[in-house]
Amino acid sequence: MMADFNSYFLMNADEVIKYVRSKTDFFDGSAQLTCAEIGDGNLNYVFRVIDEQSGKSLIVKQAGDTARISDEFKLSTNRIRIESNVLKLEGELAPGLVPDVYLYDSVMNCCVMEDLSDHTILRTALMEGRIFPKLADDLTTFMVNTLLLTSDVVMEHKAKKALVQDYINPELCEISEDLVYSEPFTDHNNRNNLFPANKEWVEQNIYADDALRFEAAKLKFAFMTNAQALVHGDLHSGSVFVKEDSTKVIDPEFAFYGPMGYDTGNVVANLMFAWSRAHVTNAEENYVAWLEETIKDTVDLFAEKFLVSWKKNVTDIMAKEPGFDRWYLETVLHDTASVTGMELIRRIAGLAKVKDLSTISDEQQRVRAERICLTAAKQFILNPASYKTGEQFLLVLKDSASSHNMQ
Ligand code: SR1
Ligand code: MG
Repeated sequence: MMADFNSYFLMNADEVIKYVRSKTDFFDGSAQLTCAEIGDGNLNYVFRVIDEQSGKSLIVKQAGDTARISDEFKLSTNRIRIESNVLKLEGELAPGLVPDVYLYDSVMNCCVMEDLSDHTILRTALMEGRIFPKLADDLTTFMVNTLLLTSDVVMEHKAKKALVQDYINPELCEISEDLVYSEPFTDHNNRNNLFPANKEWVEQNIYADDALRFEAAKLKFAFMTNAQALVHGDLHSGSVFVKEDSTKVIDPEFAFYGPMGYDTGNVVANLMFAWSRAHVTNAEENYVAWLEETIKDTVDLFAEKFLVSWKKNVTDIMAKEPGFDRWYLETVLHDTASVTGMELIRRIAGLAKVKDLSTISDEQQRVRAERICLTAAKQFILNPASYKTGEQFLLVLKDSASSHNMQ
């Protein structure tokens, strides 16, 4: 009965092979298939099915009703519908920058998609000091296209509201409301698990900073109420696959209508984690120089492409008022700075850490890397209006590094 896949259960590798044979004609009937679970994310199960003889392969991603990282998170399997549909939409808006989706199955709560095993997860590649010349260009194209083109300035307003409705994502938004916007500032759920050598520093400089917590409170409600664009919602360097000449954004299960700056800020912050690791571990100069250019380009190319796309695509009559494009962009850059700060803090002082920092084996180096990010984060959150160019964003990080080098 199970083999009919008419009612939901969590599949094992053998069942995934049967599933793929029964639901797709991707492989020849006679192909010898092997399958392994390869997921290392926090939420879902990811299987790679391969026909060794032809080299053909695909991915089956299945959602369980709790998060993989912890049973504490009870999650609707609806997130895989959101992921499949958003990937399709993003594929139309930003062709070539997301994997192809072959099938979405609302019974088994899974999605069958293109295998990107010839790519590497960006975070892993950055930790190896690898350079990807097209990264900033591709990520800014992805963000401008998916954000601006799903917003009210471009879309017919009723169609946009229908998308808002389609992508209501309460449980995954709640994860971000808790993990990004609440717990790193108070640890009320007692699960922040701070790096012991920085625990006191975080308590004094984050938990006890009233002005910072006040700004965080404002940002939390902006995240919850500003239905500006269909954001990816989790655009960290674990959600990007790269190879020399290709960038693919994956995992939009946190997608919802939220502030554009939530995506841009996540990208900038995660590049900054890579920079901090590189800085404290004395990585290759070439690599650090490329990373710095990439941080600057992410902000500057985003701004440049945003204005070009605005001119070409804006439809709302009032949005065409002279100067409104630049005013609107400034609000997005303002949010970018704030979210950069929030992401920098939550990945150090919250539950979900980043390997860039958590795998630094030398205690003093990790202490410095974390403090560099946290000090920069505070600047971004407390003075978000001050950062409008890539150079200004990068300077905050470098100033923070200088201040911690001197200690
Ligand atoms: C319970 S999920 C923890 C984190 O993993 C996801 O990728 C999101 O970033 C979330 O905050
Ligand atoms: Mg993910």
